[in-house]
Amino acid sequence: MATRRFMTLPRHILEGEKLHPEATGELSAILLQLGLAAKIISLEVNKAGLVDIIGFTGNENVHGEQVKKLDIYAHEMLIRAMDHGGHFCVMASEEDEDIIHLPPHQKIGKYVLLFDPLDGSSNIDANVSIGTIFSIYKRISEGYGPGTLEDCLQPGYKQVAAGYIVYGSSTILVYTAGHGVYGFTLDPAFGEFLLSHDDIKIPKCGRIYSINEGNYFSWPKGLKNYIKYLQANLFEGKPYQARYIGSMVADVHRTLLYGGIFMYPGDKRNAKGKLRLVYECNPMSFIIESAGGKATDGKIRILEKLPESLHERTPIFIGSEDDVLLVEKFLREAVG
Ligand code: AHM
Ligand code: MG
Repeated sequence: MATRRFMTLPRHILEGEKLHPEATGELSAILLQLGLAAKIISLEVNKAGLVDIIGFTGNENVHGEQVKKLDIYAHEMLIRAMDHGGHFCVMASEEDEDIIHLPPHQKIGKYVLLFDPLDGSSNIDANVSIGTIFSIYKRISEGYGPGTLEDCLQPGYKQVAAGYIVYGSSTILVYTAGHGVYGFTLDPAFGEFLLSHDDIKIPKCGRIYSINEGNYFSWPKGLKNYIKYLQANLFEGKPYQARYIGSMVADVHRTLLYGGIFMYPGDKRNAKGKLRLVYECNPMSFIIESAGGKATDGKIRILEKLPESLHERTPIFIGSEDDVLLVEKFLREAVG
């Protein structure tokens, strides 16, 4: 007889709410709704490989409906799932240049939702893991009207909750509301997320480093030195391991579970790297820090950076505390 707790995502969220008597239940409602959106997107992602087989070719499917690119589908699905609960004053998505306002006549709430609907989408055709990332803040603009850009450009430490869904060999949803990080695996048979990773803590150091080494010749000297150091040294008697999926959600998820470091640095071509502060780096950093890890741009803690624009990029070094401290040291010494 199994002795593990049988805990669904809704039950976990509601039990978490009971620990906070001051809670209004709004955040719980948001997280539950995000869980539902995740299931719908997961279904669509799992069908991706069938597109050419069962007749979904061109822009129309067999029912004569428009077939959308998956990242656009995920973007629209999240908006549809989240825009009518009355919880948000504004939203923003990596797929949209500007902030997204709530539909007219919709009740305006006190929260802000930021998301990357389908990160790593260039991996879809090769059946490689991709993910959705979300981040929730409280509004800072005055009044009860529609939210503003200012609400979306808050430093990451102000997040109320953040999470991601990785669509891999299973679909896993990981979230934190600042106290503990929890992972839930989707049971496809009855369509519910079940607690599979309770109170996740990232190891203090790890054996795996993760970076696109194809950019080596554009890297700063300190980073080259760091990678050479790892390659020439052992971790607990064994060589370090390089792993790079090319989907941030999947690479950071592995880092959260196994420890080590994921890096997307700035380089000679792109001083700020590739990944977005608001949609990708802040939520992932909030999760990793809540699990006991660290995230920095090489000098500054990611969560303390004040975003200046919605789509701004930042270098990122994220993962186990000791590994992030070590790369920072290499970067500092090569500059100084
Ligand atoms: P996307 O938002 O266009 O999907 O790009 C973000 C993705 C990340 O998931 C991943 O870490 C990175 O791009 C990989 O970039 P590269 O191919 O330069 O290594
Ligand atoms: Mg992305």
